[in-house]
Amino acid sequence: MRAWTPVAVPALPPSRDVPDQVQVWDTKTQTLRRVGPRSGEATLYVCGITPYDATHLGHAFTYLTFDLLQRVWIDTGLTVRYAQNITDIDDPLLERADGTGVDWRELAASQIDLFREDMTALRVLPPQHYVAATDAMELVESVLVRLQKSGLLYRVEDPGFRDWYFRTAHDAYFGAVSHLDYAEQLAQFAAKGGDPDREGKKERLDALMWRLERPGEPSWASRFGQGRPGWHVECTAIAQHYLAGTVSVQGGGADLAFPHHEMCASIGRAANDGNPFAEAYVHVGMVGLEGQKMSKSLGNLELVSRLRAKGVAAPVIRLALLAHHYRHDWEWFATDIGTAQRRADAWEAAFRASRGTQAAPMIAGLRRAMRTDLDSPKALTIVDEWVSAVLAGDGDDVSAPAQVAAAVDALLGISFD
Ligand code: 5CA
Ligand code: ZN
Repeated sequence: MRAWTPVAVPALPPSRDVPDQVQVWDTKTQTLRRVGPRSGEATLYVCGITPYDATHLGHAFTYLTFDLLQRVWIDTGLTVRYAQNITDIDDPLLERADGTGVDWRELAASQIDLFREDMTALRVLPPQHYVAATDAMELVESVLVRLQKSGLLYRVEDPGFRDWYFRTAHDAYFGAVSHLDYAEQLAQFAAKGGDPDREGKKERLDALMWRLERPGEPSWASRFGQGRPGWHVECTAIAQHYLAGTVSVQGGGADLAFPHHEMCASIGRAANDGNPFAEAYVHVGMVGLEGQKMSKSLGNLELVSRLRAKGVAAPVIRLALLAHHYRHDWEWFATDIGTAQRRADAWEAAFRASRGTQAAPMIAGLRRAMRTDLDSPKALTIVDEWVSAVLAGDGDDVSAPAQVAAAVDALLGISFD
């Protein structure tokens, strides 16, 4: 699938006394740790949208976070190979299509278009591999074949549909990503599309891998029967095919730690000779709206496209998101736009100023903030202080605007051009 238009990331002059690696919080080890190799290529897999209600600010915050990770990786000299999926066949999408009387393919296509436009406007770096589940059936099948050979795939003994399941009980590492006790695992599994009470399963947490065709449902041919994939195997198969081997980071919103990323870890290890699926798991805090969880059922979503249609400039939306650290849950308030607009106006004015002589300390400060757990709020404060000094006319001993603008573009993805 075509992704969206990339933007250039300016190369910056070297800094002294900054960490030469990127550290982020890894859910699996519960530590702040280096992610990516010391040199060469980092690989990133980020869980993509189920194409409806795109692009709400929660989606945007998640993809912006991994845009920042790429930018800091690139700034440390790494190259990045990035894959993202589109869950364009799954129960929630079919339910939404049915509920609104739209063909599921049309719903997906229009929402993917909208998502691409929003990502382009926000200057989010695109994946090299943007892969729809409906284009990954062979990849899924090949993972299923490998699992079957290891005895980890079974059919439920259900008189109705004998769907295929993955045996979680055989994985001694199961639970190592999300650190939940069994009762909490069951609760989250049930709440997020799982079927703990299905008859015929060997273990309540076992994951649906291939669902046989029901009347009226879309389906694909496979040696496991005419059907469609379960959610978790879709991401595992796409990541392992396009990124080969253990990925440096699997990312997504914090809602995905369990069961989705736990299942990807378990299925991925089983399908890859016992090697870990990902070195680190990075999770983004949940964005709510004015005191409530942003949820499709409550209908309280704020969309990037709606803000843009109201005339809010994309860098302003980006700045409003950057004001929050990725690890925290936060609430969106309509007033956030005013705050971000004032910041954008001040920054733009400072970038146009013809003063300032040097940039080294400023760039080093931004690098330090971003390489230490992607601390975008701190980076904004550093720029704000420089902006205040420039606009107050505190002498010429401030960083040169052109150099600061380049650093802000490279590391924060903000450009007013
Ligand atoms: N298709 C699956 C992932 S394979 C999915 O979760 N789709 S989604 O459309 O529901 O979400 C897309 C991405 O945005 C996921 O990474 C998800 O974790 C993240 N996300 C969804 N809602 C929020 C929110 N309110 N705040 C932050 N991130 C969110
Ligand atoms: Zn996923």
